Amino acid sequence: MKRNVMSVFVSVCVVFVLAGLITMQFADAGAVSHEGTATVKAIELDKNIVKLAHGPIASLKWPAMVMNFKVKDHALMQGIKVGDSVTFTFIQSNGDYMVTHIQPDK
Ligand SMILES: [Cu+2]
Repeated sequence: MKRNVMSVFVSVCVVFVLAGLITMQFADAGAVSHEGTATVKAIELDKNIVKLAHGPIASLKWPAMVMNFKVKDHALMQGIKVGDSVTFTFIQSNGDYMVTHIQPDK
């Protein structure tokens, strides 16, 4: 009998751990990428910012707008200049929107 109680307890623990892992996976999936096209309006790498006039972002139901994005890595901006038409990918990170990929349209 005692053994049964113990095995139930262990099973419950396993379920909780699994639920925790699954929740963490969803939290990770929360850092989902969004893709859009834009025109580069300003690049301020000293502030780690790129200002983009982006088109609608369907995955966020965003209309077209001009806004600032953080830049994940300054190296991303190599070869990108103001006025360029770009395709870019971004994530939401601590309340900021951060560009993770950006490339000029050919
Ligand atoms: Cu926007």
